[in-house]
Amino acid sequence: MKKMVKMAGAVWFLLFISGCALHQSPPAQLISPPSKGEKQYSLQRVIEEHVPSNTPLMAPRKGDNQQTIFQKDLNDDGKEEAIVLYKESEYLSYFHLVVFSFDSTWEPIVKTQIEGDELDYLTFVSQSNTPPLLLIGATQGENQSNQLRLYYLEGNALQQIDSKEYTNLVLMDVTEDNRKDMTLITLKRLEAANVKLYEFNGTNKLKYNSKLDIDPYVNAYYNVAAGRVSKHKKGIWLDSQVGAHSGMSDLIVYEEGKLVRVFQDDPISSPYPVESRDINKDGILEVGTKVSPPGQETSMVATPWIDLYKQWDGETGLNDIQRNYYHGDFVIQFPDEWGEDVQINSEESQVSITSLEGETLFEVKWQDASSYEPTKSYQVLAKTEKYVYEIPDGLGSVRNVFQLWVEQLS
Ligand SMILES: [Ca+2]
Ligand SMILES: [Ca+2]
Repeated sequence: MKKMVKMAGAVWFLLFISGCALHQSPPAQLISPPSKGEKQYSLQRVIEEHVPSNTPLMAPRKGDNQQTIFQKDLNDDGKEEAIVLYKESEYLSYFHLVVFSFDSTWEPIVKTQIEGDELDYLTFVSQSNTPPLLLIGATQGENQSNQLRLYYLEGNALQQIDSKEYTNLVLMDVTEDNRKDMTLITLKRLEAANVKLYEFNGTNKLKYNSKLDIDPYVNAYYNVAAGRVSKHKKGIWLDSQVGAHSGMSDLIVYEEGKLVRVFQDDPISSPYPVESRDINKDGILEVGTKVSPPGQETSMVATPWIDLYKQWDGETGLNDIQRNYYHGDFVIQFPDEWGEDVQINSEESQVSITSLEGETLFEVKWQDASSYEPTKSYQVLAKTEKYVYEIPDGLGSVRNVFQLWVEQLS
């Protein structure tokens, strides 16, 4: 019954906003602003009218805004505009952008085309004195940099204030003056690579701050981790893939009015790439490398590589934070008391970790879930669809060093 009343209300509202069939003035209580649900519903309808049928709306490949309908008050009039993008055919090298504004009904106020293949990035930058900027990053075809365009809404037109090439983009406050800034990383392989910092200074112009050259002899800067990089500083870890399989990481921070590479003379390298991230969830990013247990480095594939995560000490050094051993669908997270020098013994359906003296610190073995039979003096550690994992009863006290990947991600 409640639902019926709600639906009746929505129909009433639609009749009201479309202005048809109602010759009498509506009662006063109906002239209240539409509820959020009604407004969204009518937005959906108007988008359907203005986007060709069977044409999906575009969602950005990167960034936090993974939706397809973006809403933001672009002209500081207290009402949100809605923005959608769509591409009529995958073979076209441009897509469409439509801005709708709401004033009792949704109306398209801007319809424009943007050059590019895919939508890489879309975000807004609020400024204190002027309306927010709309930032749209588009891919430009294979092996080409992306193109970032910055707009603001003026009347019923989008004004482009600037356009920049980029490969990766970071919006953060790297200068730590409490205003968002923009770092663009551009890689032209084997030619040039650089990091450029721009500030949003409350005008409709980007303000160039500084530029830093980085290594163009990398395959890709495949991971860009931005945030706090030490207790007292923000920065960007740039992880690159080098040569056939190696990884290299660079730390970029802002010091004395310009961007600097902290480990310029001694970049952090790793036999395989490891993504920098906040591994111990203390709010500070760690850089990852692969290390071999002592004496166990054999071939690249046969070495039981340990992922070692380190944190910048704010000066010239790095502190070890965490060691992880990844195997199949689980990870063993080393407690501090194991120290640096452990041995990893990996067999077909068993992994054990021992001290250099041969003491067993941890052991896990697994069986197919379909034919599982409990092992005597072992307890179940975890179950997946495929396997049942067991640990010896005697090591039950360290069972929490074992985690399934899926658990770690959640
Ligand atoms: Ca507005
Ligand atoms: Ca951390």
